Amino acid sequence: MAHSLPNLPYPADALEPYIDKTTMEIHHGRHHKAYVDNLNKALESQPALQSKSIEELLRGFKALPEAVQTAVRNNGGGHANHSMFWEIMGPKAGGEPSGDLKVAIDAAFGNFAEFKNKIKTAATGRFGSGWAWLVFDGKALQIYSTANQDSPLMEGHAPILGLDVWEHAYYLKYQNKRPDYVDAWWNVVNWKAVAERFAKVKK
Ligand code: MN3
Repeated sequence: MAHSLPNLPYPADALEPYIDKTTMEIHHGRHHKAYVDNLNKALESQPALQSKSIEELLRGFKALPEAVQTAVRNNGGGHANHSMFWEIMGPKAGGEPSGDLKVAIDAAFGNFAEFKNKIKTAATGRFGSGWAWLVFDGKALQIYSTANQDSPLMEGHAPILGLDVWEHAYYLKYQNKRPDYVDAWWNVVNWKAVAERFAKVKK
């Protein structure tokens, strides 16, 4: 079964003024769509891989035929990363995590302010294109960044929250001011969705 572009869970202008409508339309309708289309194209010659979910493909990345590794890493990673990204944002969002997720964040990073600082350091310290992540590694929460569309799933980690720091994610509104985009982004984080992701994987 071919991979497909998920619908945005809200209108493209729903994250205004923090993320502008045009950025969302291009980001979802062109960038994410291209990752899906290119992934499907790369898998055309690989019938054995066509029934695997995107998560399965990325978790099993190291065992994939060499011919498709780059396409799965870049386009499959792009598909998985963006599918998560739309889900963990929303209108009338922001604020702070609660419940088990709050407890785990405080335990791992001290407090919410420190957590946000560490994400910001990962996001602004990533040279060029990539992502800043909160992941669950099977034992604990970790924050790090990856280059390009590399997914934490490739390392066996579960992505809980990810921030896209490719210029296509922010350049129209924020130009070269990536730190301003990171600060604004907290206003659209859907903590309920993030907590649900954590609840699914925590031990
Ligand atoms: Mn992107």
